[in-house]
Amino acid sequence: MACVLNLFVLSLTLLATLSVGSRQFDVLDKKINAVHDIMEVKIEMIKEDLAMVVKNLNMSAVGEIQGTNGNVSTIQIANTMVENMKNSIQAAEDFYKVIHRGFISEKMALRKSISRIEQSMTNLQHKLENVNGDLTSKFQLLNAEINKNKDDIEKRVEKAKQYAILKSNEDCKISNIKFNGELSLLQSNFMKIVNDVKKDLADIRVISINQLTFTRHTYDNSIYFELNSTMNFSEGSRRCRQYGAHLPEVTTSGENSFLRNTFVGSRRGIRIFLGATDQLIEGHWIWEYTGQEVRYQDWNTGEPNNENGGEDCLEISYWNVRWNDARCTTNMTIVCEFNI
Ligand SMILES: [Ca+2]
Ligand SMILES: [Ca+2]
Repeated sequence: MACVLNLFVLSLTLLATLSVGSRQFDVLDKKINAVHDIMEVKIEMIKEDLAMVVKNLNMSAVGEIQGTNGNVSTIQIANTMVENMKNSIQAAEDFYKVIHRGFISEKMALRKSISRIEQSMTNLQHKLENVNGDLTSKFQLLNAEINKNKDDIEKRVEKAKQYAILKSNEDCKISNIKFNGELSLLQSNFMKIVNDVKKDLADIRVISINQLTFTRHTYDNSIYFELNSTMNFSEGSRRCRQYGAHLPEVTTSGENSFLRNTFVGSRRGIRIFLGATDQLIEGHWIWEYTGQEVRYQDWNTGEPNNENGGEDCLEISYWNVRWNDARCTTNMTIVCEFNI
């Protein structure tokens, strides 16, 4: 009986500690069946022991009855023992039935729990599937929305870029036009100022020249005047520049005739410098003030002859009133030309 009770307590402990789940339920079921089998074996063994005891007692009683000194009390004792044994067996069987019912009840309760849990799990699974489905569709929607926004944003960025480039180009064009306009205006204003200054300067120069005591002669757009002392070429050139003038530069026969008639004529011994030299390249005559090549020419016969290799300055001399190359160091009358 102690063995049976221990198994029962063990099983209850297992029941108490059993977690939910069909696998653990199967383990419990097997243990219950094992307890059932053990109980049946034990009861059967007790029954066999009892049968043996009853048989022995009967044999002993029969022997004593058949003997001369038969004893009725011994038989009664034996019958009482048998009865007690039967009662014990009945009690064990009843106890076993109680245990068995307890196990069955626990099994049923467990089955119900497991069933509820399985139902809950199924419901949960469905909910999870629903949630999963919802999440999937929401994710797809979100993804579609993102892609749509992405395309939209990319288009907007591209549009903004194009606009910026276009705007920049337009701004550049406008700025360029504006700049060119302002530049033209500035140039125009500047040239006007320059011309005004030039005009003022020319006026001042003319006023200055008119204040000189020298006799002034006008031809074309120039005023010519003769200094009152003789000088060599470079001194004469420098002095003319001090008056804002230069040695005469003859570009036409009319001008040449004017100079001959006005400053040389019949004046004996007069020699005047014109403003040309071939000092840089022998034979290549250049007007000093303008830097122009001498085109109009009125050389005397046999001139320029660069006599003795030293004649680099141009003169008109009294003896034939035509051009001659002469030494630059010779002192001559200085005539200055002033451009009006
Ligand atoms: Ca020469
Ligand atoms: Ca000469």
